Amino acid sequence: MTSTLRQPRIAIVGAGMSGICLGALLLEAGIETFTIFEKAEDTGGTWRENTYPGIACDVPSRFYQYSFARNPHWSRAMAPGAEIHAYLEQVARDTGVSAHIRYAAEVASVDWTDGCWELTTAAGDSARFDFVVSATGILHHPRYPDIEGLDTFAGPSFHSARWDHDAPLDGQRIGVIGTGSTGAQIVSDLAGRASQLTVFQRTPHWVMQLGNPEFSRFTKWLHRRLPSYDRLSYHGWRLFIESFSPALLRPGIARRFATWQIRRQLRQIKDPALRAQLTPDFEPMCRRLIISTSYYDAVQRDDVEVVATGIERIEPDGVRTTDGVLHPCDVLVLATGFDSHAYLRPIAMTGPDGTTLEQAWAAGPRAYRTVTLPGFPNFFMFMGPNSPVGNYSLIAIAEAQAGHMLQWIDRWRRGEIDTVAPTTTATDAYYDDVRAAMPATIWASGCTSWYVGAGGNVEVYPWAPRHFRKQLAEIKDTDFLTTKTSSG
Ligand code: N01
Repeated sequence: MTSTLRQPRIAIVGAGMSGICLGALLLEAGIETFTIFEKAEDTGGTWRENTYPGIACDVPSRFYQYSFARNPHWSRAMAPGAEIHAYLEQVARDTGVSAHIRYAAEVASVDWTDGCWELTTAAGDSARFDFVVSATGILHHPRYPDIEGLDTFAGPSFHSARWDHDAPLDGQRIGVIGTGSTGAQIVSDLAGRASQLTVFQRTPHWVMQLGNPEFSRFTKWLHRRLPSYDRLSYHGWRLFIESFSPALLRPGIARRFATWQIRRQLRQIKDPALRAQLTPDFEPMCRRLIISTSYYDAVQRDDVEVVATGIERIEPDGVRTTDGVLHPCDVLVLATGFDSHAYLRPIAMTGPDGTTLEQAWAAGPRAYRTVTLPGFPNFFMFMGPNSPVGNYSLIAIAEAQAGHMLQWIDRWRRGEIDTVAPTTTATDAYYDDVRAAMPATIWASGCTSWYVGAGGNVEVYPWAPRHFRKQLAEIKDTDFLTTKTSSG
């Protein structure tokens, strides 16, 4: 029987975890008319770009995976980066998504033209699509520190997401600037390998000790042989991580208990002076927690020094701090984080009435329920503004967002709509709710972090993951402006 369903032309920008997720779900729904534009030569997004020593997930792997493509072979509770990258590549291959990826195809602009999106690559190729989906990731624009003399350093110097694998590490004097999740993983790995490791800390972060045991052969066998057990384990981990929501979302006993637990872990630092140096002046969990059992051990080694004095400048031989001391380094690592507020930019985007994305976001990035944007029809975002849900699995977030997109794509296929975008009124009302809920959250308790955007707006999701799934699963028709002009 011939299908009467229309076939949408869909462009997905980015072949990372989110792009692969949507590709796999589109294929499952019988939609093959999509192209994934990937600027690099390989899939995997952040897990392709970040190859620094010690990289591992900070979310348990049993939950940091697609619910529809669970992997029984994870080696550890929190898998190393290379393993996650290989997993994503395998899912892309096994589901058939790989065949839809155009590599080395960086998207430069997306413009609404004649009732559809015209997408143009940096190479100048263009094509038209009914839907455009941004799956560009949230942490992929390296943030380089604005420190005088950075380019005068004589040895290898690189950002953590651009690791120079030719740079020698063993027996070297290594400086690491930045003490977030990335810096902590790098320091934990390099301690003992470097002859001297100097950690330049601008702000101390809270660290939560969560072991990362290897899975035994028996455990892997169990997960392989008993898919229902494997599924149960996925949901068990989901519920465990969701049980932290009350502590994150509102003051009360759960928050007091969680913050007490995290604070007391600092006792592992024996030297009172070092402990004082490592004690943040903000609430635990206000910034994303560092998950590590080895960071506190690393910084207590004799060959590791934490320098909390500010950096004056970088010189050819090392880093000079504001107290005039030169800290000699052979290699300099910039674990200085990412511009998490760029979203799909620098891609230029222009909607039907000539409004650009820059204009639409002049007062700060925003999205209706994290996925859609008023005035930009048939445009969906993964990890859009206010997406991250605490220390939750971004894969689970992507799946909920993909489910929302698929509902609209399905209506389009059935010929019920030609275009859809949220109304400005609904988006304003949504942000009234976001603003009202945010002050009770731990992320608004008084710290700077990559969760906080320009103007001090906290760009995370202020409710529980369960609420997120519900908000995206239900479509409130009155919140959207749809058009239907074609007869198809
Ligand atoms: O980045 P960050 P990250 N001079 O922004 C410092 C995820 N992640 O790459 O705190 C001196 O947290 C900056 O100092 P300050 C995870 O979600 C996931 O570490 O701004 N220092 C800070 O210490 C994480 O939250 C995994 O004062 C400067 C550091 O650099 C997110 O990525 C693994 C400076 C940046 O910390 C980002 O973590 C690793 C300057 N000029 C990371 N500029 C997984 O497991 C910046 N800093 C998935």
